[in-house]
Amino acid sequence: MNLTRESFRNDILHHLKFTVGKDAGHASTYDWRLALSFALRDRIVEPWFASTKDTWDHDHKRVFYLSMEFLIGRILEDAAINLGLKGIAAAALMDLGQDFDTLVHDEPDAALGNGGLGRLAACYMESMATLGCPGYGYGIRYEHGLFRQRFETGQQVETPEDWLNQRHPWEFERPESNYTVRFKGHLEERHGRTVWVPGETVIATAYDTPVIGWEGRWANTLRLWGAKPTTLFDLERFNRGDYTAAAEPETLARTITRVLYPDDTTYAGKELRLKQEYFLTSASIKDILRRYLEAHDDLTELDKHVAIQMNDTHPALAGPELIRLLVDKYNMTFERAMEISQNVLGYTNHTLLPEALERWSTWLMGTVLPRHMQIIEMIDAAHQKANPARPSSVAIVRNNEVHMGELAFVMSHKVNGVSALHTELVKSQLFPELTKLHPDRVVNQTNGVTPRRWLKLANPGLAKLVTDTIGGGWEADLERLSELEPHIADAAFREAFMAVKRGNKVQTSNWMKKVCGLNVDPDAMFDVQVKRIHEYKRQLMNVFETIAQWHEIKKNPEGDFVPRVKIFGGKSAPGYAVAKEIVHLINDVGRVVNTDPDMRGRLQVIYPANYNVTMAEQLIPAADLSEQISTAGKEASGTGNMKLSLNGALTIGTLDGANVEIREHVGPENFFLFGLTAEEVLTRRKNVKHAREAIEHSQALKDVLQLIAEGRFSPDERDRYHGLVDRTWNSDYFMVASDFADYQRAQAEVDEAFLDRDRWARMAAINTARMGFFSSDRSIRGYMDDIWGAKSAL
Ligand code: 26V
Repeated sequence: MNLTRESFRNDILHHLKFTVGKDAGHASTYDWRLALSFALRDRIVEPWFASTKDTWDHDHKRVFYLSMEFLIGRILEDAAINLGLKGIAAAALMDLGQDFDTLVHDEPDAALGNGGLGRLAACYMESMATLGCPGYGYGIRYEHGLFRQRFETGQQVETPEDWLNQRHPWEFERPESNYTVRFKGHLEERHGRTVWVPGETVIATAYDTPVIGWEGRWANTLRLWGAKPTTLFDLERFNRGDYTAAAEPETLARTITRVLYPDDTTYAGKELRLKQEYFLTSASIKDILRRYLEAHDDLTELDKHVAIQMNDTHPALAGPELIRLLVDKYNMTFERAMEISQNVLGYTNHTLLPEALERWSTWLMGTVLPRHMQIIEMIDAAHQKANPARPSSVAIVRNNEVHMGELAFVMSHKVNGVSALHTELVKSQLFPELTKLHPDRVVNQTNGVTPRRWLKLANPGLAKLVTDTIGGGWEADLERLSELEPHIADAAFREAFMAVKRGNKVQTSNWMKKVCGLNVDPDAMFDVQVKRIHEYKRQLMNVFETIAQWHEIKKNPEGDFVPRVKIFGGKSAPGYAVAKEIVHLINDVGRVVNTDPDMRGRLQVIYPANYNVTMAEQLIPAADLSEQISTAGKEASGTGNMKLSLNGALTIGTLDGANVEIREHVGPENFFLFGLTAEEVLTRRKNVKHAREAIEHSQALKDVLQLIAEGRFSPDERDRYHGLVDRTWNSDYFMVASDFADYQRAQAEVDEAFLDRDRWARMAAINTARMGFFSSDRSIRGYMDDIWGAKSAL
């Protein structure tokens, strides 16, 4: 690439002047950040073109990853690192009197996702580029990403996120790549064919962001669809003075891509959400067929050249849409079209929670997408006919609803779960009947995380120690971390490992002082639970344990306690009242704990508002303890658990999701296990008095509930948590009470281990050394081999 500090400095100055339109004397941080981004982007374009050409020249099989969410976070530093230009960029900026880190921190997060599912899509895009898997991500270019969270008197308040109010330097608008997406209207029979006469149309227009892999050897495209009106403006209405009505087409179009739905827990059956899903799916499938037909003419060979992955059921209309185009536009028979579509499609399931499984009323589906409703009925009938033993309880259309899970299952050649345990539950609990009919269809691909962002970028200190110890190259071959193991016996290495952790904790303490105004002791244990707030993730159990600890210290103010900082991060869905109550309780408990002089040097609660990818990069490298405490059987995988362990945090966790595999890899002696198993949960729930009995057995928990009920944490409104306490005694679906005593037992073991600094150092370093398996490169190789039939172009 032949790039020097001097030439890169000139690149930045060039863009500052000609792309940003500023001179160095008057440029703001924002201007410099844009200039730097454009200079880096220039370096991506060549490998990007080369990758496109290579795919074309060799006719590589292409993978299309359809997802309603891509939770990318910041792009600048990730691009600089993968291009190997971080050092040169920092030096060039220094010459210009600018600071690389300051510019990096000026960038807003691309928060086009809710949580795990969206962040996984972002890690997978980066790994596909690193592995040279020819691929495209397809998503929606939301004007407003996930809402911003603030706390007002301890309660969550949402404000709109507006990342696109600034110039977005990483994308290329492609106005020439656009498709008309149709909605509503009616069907007509003409010459024995069904014709869909739409009632509404919008144009999907492409915005491409290059995704550069490690060392810049390959680049793929993330194509996000924006919406434009088909008729720009109704001039006649405008001239009549009806300005609002004149702008109607524009409003309709913009509404579709206006906001990301922030509810990742309950499916709501909203028309706009269905329209978003079809908008993404239709534009993407048309784009895929266009690309294919540029190089081939036989659509019956589609599956040899194309693999389409559906990230959960959100793009599950891909099946009906592909059939519709093959039949209505390319004159294929329905049977042939269905078979080809099945060979091309794959479906990843990310949740078993019944309330999150998508279903659409046949009325809504028939109104918004009349032709698709018809095709779905045909798919259902064809599947029933081919499988006469199929019970009606697993029909795609039943009780006047279209079940998107069954639709995605039937239309895919492979269905995958996201951890070993989850895959077993997909087979046994979610789709038992369909699995009986198609025993080879459900496979496992355990999730992974990209080590470039989650180690190299987020934890430069640890990354340097790893490289100094085992040499470079682990970034693209994470199993090499195992070479650290022999060094763990060396006291000097353990010291260095702990020094990195302490450095990260000091830096994070300073950050906390800035954002929360609290002085945090970097030598206390940083006990971290960061993830969306949900009952099944059991932040409530963590708060109960915090209160129990507070109570212990109050009873024995002279006692010895291992100092802990309880760190929480996460957003509640805006309409999820119970989760919002948990947010409120964490903040209420935090206020009492943090202002109590008896707690000084012993217990603190930190809950910085607006947890996002960037905050994860701040907190994860500083964590000592990783809380992965979901009710067994409920967390499909988790990926934060992997990031934390990779960064040398020890896990306290249940046998849920990928925790099971993490524990197997790091060794049970380096993992604090507690709680009921998935099976035991099911059995225990049959006892209607499970919570009451557990509370009667734990004086600590009884006291905690009593303290909350008395209003000790809500003196301004003493009955604020009566409902919460009542539900814990009487229903407690997520087994907080039943697991509490064992959780406390495990927490005591954590304290004991933490006191022995050297033992802790060994355990933490072993966690890092044994996390190689959890690289998203390994996951993507699994998808390429077992699901996509795709090969690396490198
Ligand atoms: C669900 C729904 C439900 C319908 C309305 C809109 C909507 C939007 C997003 C979601 C996502 C829920 C699924 C999800 O995020 N699952 C998480 O996926 C991670 C990656 O596989 C996994 O690590 C987490 O355990 C799992 O909860």
